[in-house]
Amino acid sequence: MVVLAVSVGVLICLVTVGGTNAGEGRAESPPPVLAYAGDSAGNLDVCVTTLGRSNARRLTSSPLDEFTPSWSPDGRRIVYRVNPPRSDEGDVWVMGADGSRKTNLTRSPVVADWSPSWSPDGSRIAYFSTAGGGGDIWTMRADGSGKRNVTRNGALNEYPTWSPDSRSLAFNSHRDGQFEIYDSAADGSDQRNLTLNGAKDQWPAWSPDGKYIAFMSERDGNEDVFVMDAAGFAARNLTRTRTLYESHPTWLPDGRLSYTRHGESGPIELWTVRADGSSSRRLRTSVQPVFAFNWKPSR
Ligand SMILES: [Ca+2]
Ligand SMILES: [Ca+2]
Ligand SMILES: [Ca+2]
Repeated sequence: MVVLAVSVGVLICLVTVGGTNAGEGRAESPPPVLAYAGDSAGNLDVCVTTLGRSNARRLTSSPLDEFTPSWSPDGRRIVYRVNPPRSDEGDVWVMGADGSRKTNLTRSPVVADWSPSWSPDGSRIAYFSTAGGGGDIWTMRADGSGKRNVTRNGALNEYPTWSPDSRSLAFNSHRDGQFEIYDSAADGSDQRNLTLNGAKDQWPAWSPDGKYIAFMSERDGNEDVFVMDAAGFAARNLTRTRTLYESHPTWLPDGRLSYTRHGESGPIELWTVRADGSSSRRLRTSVQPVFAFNWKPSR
C-alpha cells in the first residue's frame, strides 16, 4: 500500500494562532483566509484563520487525522481528508466552513481516498482513490454521487488540482517510475507528462489566471518551489535553497504564490513569492501548516 508522507520534518502542536502585525495582509481587502492542518494533541485537525488576526479556529477535534482542506468556491464549505492513525485508508469528508454538518463523502473503509480538491465552478470534487484497484484520480459531485475514475492508470496518480476554468486537472503521477506532474482534461482524456525529468515533481497548483502551474521539485537537490507555464515549458526554481525544504505551493487569490518552508527541525514557516520569483518573504504569522493548505477563494 501507498505510504503516506506526512513527514514534514516537524509536527508542532498548534491550537491557537498568535497575533501578527498584519504584514502581508495589510493591502488585502478583506484579508486572506487560510484553511490548514495543525497538529494538536498528537493528531491533525483542520483549522481556519484570517491572515493578520488572532482568530484561528479548530474545526475538527477527533483523534483521527484531518488534513488537506480545500474550500468550496463560495467559501461556505470545506472538503478534507480523514485518516485513521497510522493508516492510509482514509475517506474524503465535507463540512461547513464553521465545522458544522460533517459528512463522509466516500464511505469506503478499506479504500484510500484522499487529497480532495473542489473545482472552481463548484460542480465536482477531484480526489485520489484506490477504489479502482490502483491509485487514480477520481471525481465526484459535491454530494458524493457520480464517482468516476478519470485517470484509469493505477500507478499512483495523486494530489489533483483544477485549472481555473474547471476544464483541466493537474496531478502528480508515478507511472514513469518516479513522480512527474501530469495534466489532463477533466474527464481524464489527453493525459500529458509536463515535467519529464528523473527527480521527484509533486504538488501542482494552477495559478488563478490559468497561465502557470506551480509545483515542488527535487531536481535541484532538495525540495524547492518551481513555476512553469501551463503547457509545461519554462520551469524555473523560485526558492533555490539546499538545506531548506520548500513545498506545497498554493496561490493566494491576489496572484502571489505561498508555500511552506522548514529545515531539518524547527518551525514550518509560511512564505510568499511572486510568480516571477521576486518579493520572496515570510508571512508574519505563527500558523504552521502541516502538509497542504488552501486559501479561501475571493468572490
Ligand atoms: Ca484530529
Ligand atoms: Ca520527475
Ligand atoms: Ca530547498
